[in-house]
Amino acid sequence: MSVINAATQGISVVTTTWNEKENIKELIRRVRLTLQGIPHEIIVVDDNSSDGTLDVAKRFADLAVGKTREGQTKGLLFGAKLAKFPVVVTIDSDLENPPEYIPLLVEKLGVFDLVMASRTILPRFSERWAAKTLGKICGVSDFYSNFRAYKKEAIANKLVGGETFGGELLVVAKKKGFKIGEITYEPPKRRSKPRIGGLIRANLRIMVASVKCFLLLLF
Ligand SMILES: Nc1nc2c(ncn2[C@@H]2O[C@H](COP(=O)(O)OP(=O)(O)OP(=O)(O)O)[C@@H](O)[C@H]2O)c(=O)[nH]1
Ligand SMILES: [Mg+2]
Repeated sequence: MSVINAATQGISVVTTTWNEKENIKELIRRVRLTLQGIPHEIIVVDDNSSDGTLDVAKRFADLAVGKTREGQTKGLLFGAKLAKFPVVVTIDSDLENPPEYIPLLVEKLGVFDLVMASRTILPRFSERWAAKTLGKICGVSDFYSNFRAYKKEAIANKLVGGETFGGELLVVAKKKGFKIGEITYEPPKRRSKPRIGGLIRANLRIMVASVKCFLLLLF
């Protein structure tokens, strides 16, 4: 595995959006402030938002691409494939992943191939269950955090599981033998209307994604 110095070689920050007009400009501002002096680019993959997110992203990001709605995981891979730097940081656009942790996250790529920024509090039952099972297998305490730093080689080439909320990207790295590490952070207050759905729907969708991830780990 390659030796990486993100501070000199550069960081591609990839975020996916679905109706994030209220947040995308502020996210980009905070990423740029955090990474000033470090070569970086910000890539936004928007799944046909109806609120004009793409127009805002086009004004402030280095690259903003609109496409049909295929979900967060495919969006992350789509964006990662456009990355020009050897380090890819993925981050949610709803300001629940503080970009100020990016330097710490990428620093750990000196030792690991993929570093997760794991939340110290997991809001949903299904996420806590996934952390105790899938997370344990992968060596992380928050299986579904998509606030991550990857060496580019550690990113999957293709996805077969449909929407797994980023789970498949972690499973593929684990199966390929990449070294996975983590940092932890206390998450800020969550918004009231997550894109993933309300409590029951979100838990069900995450459980389905977890079953898929188990199968992907096994076969
Ligand atoms: N491109 C794309 N992005 C999506 C889609 N669904 C969600 N996202 C983005 O993925 C990120 C995570 O979605 P959230 O709704 O915050 O899901 P979550 O973080 O599990 O839920 P909360 O913890 O309640 O915020 C956000 O940046 C969303 O805008 C989608 O279908 N396509
Ligand atoms: Mg969120």
